[in-house]
Amino acid sequence: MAEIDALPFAFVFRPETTALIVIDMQRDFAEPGGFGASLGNDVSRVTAIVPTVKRLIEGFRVAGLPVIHTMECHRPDLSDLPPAKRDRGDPSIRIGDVGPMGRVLIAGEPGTAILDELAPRRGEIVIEKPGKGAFYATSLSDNLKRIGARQLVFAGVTTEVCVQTTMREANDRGYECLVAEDATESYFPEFKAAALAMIRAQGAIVGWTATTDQVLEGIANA
Ligand code: TIU
Repeated sequence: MAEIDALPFAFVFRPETTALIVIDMQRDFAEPGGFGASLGNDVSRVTAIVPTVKRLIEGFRVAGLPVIHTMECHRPDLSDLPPAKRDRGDPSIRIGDVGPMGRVLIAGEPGTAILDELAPRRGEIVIEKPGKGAFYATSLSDNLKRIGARQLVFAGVTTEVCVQTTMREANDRGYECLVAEDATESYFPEFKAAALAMIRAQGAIVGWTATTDQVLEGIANA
C-alpha cells in the first residue's frame, strides 16, 4: 500500500489489485489519414504523449502488474456499427471506408493497430470495443473480475471521450479510478483540462488524477 498525493486528495494505492488500462493508443487516432484526422483534428498532440504512456506501461510490466489495452474498432461487416455512429457529422472519410491506412476503425486494418511503441505484449489483455466506453459490449468486466482488480489507472486518448467515458463506467461498477494526467491527451487542450477538473471535482466524483511519476513512485513505495 502507498499513498499517492493525487488530486483532489490522497489516493490509497494498492498495486496488487490494480490494473493499468491504456485506451485506444491506435494509429487511427495518432497518425494523419486516420479516424481522428478525418474529424478535422490535429493529431500531433496524441503522438507527444507516447513516451510517457510507454514509461507508465513499462512501470506496470516491470512490477508484474496487469496492463490492459483497448482498441476502438468495428467488425468488417459493420454489424456492430450503429448507423447513428457511422452517419454522424461530416468527416472526410467515414468508419469502414478505405483510407490511407486501410478501412477506418475496422478490426485488423493497419490503421486500427496500436502504435508500435506501445504494442501489447503476449499475455496482455486486449479489448476491442465498438463504443467510446470500454465496458459496453466487451469482456472487460469479466476480465477485471478474473484478475481481481479493484483499482484502475487510466492512460490514453482522448481524455474527454473514451478515457472519461470508460472511467465513468468503471466508477459506477465500484472501481477506484485514477487517470495519469500526462499520459492522456485530447485534440483540444481546454477539453483535457476540463475533463480532468470534472473527474476530480465534488470530492473525486469520478476519480483521482496524478502524474505518471507519482503513479510509478506509488508502485515503487508500495
Ligand atoms: N474523437 C475523439 O476525441 N475520440 C474518439 O472518437 N475516440 C476515443 O477517444 N478513443
